[in-house]
Amino acid sequence: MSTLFDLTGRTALITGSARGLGYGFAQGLADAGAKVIINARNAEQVAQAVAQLRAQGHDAQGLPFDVTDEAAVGAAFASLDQQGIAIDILINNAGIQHRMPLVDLALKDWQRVIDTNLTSAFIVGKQAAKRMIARGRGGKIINIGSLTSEAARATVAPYTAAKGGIKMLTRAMAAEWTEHGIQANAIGPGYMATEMNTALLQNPAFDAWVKGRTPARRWGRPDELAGTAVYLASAASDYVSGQIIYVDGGMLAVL
Ligand code: GCO
Repeated sequence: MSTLFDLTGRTALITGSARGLGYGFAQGLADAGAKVIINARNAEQVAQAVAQLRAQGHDAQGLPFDVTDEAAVGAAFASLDQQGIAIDILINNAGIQHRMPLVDLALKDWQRVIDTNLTSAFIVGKQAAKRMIARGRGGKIINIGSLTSEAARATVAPYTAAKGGIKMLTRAMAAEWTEHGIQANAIGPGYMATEMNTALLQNPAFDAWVKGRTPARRWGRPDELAGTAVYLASAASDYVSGQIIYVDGGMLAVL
């Protein structure tokens, strides 16, 4: 069998991976052979996700920290250093949503969404890449974009600004880090059935809009992003950098 997509011997840190898309990424990379490091703010939820993965025989470990807190991120990476754990693959997945018309949006909510969805990728990416460069064995950075990296939707302006930023931050990372053997790419998921989208899933008009607007005629499942994540985390993508791959059931391709 080809080893192109094999992640055996690689260690992956996935932010925001106690549930939702992040957990799906952790599951997918672990299934491909990687050791996975689970992160979220809530230590109990992290421990639960780690236990679920270990119960399947996977090598998983928890690392709770707040991705928006530079000191906490620094301390988390220092603890990995102390344990002799080097990150080969980073998925900057942590994200939140806050739906509000722009004219009613409070600055603190704008800031919180930008910090969690965009600035976090800089903070965590910087720590990971510094170490990858020093180690000299390359690495893989995968940022999580969105359909809103390309197109806007009313009521989600800060998310849209952040995800547009993720697309360009990915290119900025590629510009500086590809010469060190680090490929930086992004995945842009379509409308996925996750907890973050509960309000949308439960709204019959929105549900009908998603199904009508998506050529696949359905919402995506978190496990349907795993193949793209494994590809971008593996040797199969060693000459691919600065790209954003949409996994959206065809939505962006059509009017
Ligand atoms: C929204 C959703 C978004 C979408 C995403 C699709 O409110 O529009 O919460 O997160 O799921 O933009 O890529």
